[in-house]
Amino acid sequence: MESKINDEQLLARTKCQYKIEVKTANVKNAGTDDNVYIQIFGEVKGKGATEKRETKSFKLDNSSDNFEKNQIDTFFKDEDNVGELTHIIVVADKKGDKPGWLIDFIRIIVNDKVSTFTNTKKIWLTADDHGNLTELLLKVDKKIVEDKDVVS
Ligand SMILES: [Ca+2]
Ligand SMILES: [Ca+2]
Repeated sequence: MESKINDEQLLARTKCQYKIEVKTANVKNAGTDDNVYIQIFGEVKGKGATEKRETKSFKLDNSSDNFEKNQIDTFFKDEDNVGELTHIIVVADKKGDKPGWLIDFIRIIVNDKVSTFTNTKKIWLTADDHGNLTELLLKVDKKIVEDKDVVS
């Protein structure tokens, strides 16, 4: 059988711009000055097969004091296009002041398509009294489905 690369797979081999919005929870001590990294995972669906893809892990940082209580920080990053987003892994390194970080949600926008990753279990990162985790996996909880698969 002839193997064919479809449009989506071609798309997936390109770079795209990710707009990443990180909302820190509005509870006491939720903010942090840790260094924070994110890795974005997705999949490209072809005929009969699904290919999983991921970006490299990259740092989230801009000119503001990021990840403060009840604040939304916005970051832009050009990275490999991983197709439809499935989950993210967020890492905090506990090297900053005020470790102990509670994410409310993270929203990622690619080409006007919004994927939201909510910390529904309210898991703290780098908090002595919450298990001291440095890594958190969040699954997508909302997908905007496109109409582009309609047969032409
Ligand atoms: Ca901060
Ligand atoms: Ca804190």
